[in-house]
Amino acid sequence: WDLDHPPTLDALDTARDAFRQTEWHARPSTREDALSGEQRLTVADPTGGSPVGTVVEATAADVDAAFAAARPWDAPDRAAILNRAADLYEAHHAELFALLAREAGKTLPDCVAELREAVDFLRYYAARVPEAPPLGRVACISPWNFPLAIFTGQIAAALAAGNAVLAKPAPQTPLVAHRAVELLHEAGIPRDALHLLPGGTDPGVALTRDARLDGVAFTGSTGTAQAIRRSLAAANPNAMMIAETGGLNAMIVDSTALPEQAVQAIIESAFQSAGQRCSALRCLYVQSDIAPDLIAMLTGAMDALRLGDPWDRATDVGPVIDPDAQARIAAHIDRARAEGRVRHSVPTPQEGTFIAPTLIEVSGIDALEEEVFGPVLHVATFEADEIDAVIDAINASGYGLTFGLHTRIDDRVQHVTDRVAAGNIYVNRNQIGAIVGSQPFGGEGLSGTGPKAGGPHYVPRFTRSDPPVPGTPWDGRMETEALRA
Ligand code: UN1
Repeated sequence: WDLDHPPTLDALDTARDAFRQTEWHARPSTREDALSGEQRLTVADPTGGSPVGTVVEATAADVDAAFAAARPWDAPDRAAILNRAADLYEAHHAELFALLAREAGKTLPDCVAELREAVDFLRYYAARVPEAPPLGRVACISPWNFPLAIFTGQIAAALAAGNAVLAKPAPQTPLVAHRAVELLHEAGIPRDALHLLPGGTDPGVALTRDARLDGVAFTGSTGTAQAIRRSLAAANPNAMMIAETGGLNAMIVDSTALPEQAVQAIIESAFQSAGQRCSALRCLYVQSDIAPDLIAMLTGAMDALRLGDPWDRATDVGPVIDPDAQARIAAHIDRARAEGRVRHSVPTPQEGTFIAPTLIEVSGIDALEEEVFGPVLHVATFEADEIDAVIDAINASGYGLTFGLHTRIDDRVQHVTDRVAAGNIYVNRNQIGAIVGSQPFGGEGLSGTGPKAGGPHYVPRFTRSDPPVPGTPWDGRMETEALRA
């Protein structure tokens, strides 16, 4: 894209529309003929539309064959190849947007942001191709909520360092991953340096049990990260592991905050992408003297949110990923409703896996047992003299991904941000949408191991000359008690 003359959203909308009826029937593009799987996975459209397409699932035998064929690559023009892949992603934006909308239910602004992030990862890591030798064979296990950006970011970093990559996309979103891998190969990444292994738990388990594995980059739930850690400990205890996991992300709004700014930040942080971001706001703390007014503004803004078809430009909030997710989130809301704690909710389409943006009252973050990965916001109030107790409660959750603060007291900014343990802290703005390069993204404690994605320490971890340095903030986190469980 010519950034001096960026395409309008209307032009992008029209371009995306051309692929609306496309069905994708992919065979994994790497070692196509070697893939033995007979099992075809049908990819559902979360809005309830016709299936998006099908993909062959990789078996444990396919994982074994991919390990045998995997070859690290030391091409001197790795940076040029990754930059060429970025160009190809841009050139094929309309098809990638359509895949993101169909497989993941993403609205157009979310599609645009996601493609930009994927391209940014490719270019950022291309600019950091290291001298040091690669680890060898690296598994990249990625989530459905950023099926292009996170998928590409993990792979691009591992490839920039010269590793052979075995990539397993989430079972809900294999087709956008498949298209991305085709483009990466077209850009010049050798077939044996990048293998796509679509499927669910089976190929994932086969990957992390294999002693030939030298490293894993994983983004997903804390529980799965713990399972991978155990599996690696048995297979190859020296394997490198990066995990980016969940969060119970909080925001504090005190009585000096600008209400319009705070409400807009809350709406975006809690409900954009239907709340399906690990960075999303889960627990809002509002100072009690402004709570009635602020919550009235917030529920008004929730009523203005348009829920529905991600292909409709007026839509703000699309579906959640699948019926299982919908049932889990709905059960959480139902429990809160039975206890009389649902403060607000908005109308929902009947078809498709929609969840209405919902506000639930809680006493504090300690009332949340686990991350609810959807458009559900919990709200608590605090008194002026309780701010340190709120910080202690947030830190006691054990997670530490994003945190937001809205205040106009300078000393308070310093006081609070010095004390809250979170990887990404945002003041007087929303707390989602970290930008590659300028806002490296990653958490602490139960939220991940570091190093942060899109930051300078990420690619070096995929090389042999970057042993964890004791005492530095982003090293050896996987060895902490939190993720050892
Ligand atoms: C995730 O949701 O798994 O800052 C991580 C953000 C995104 C979050 C991605 N980079 O909102």
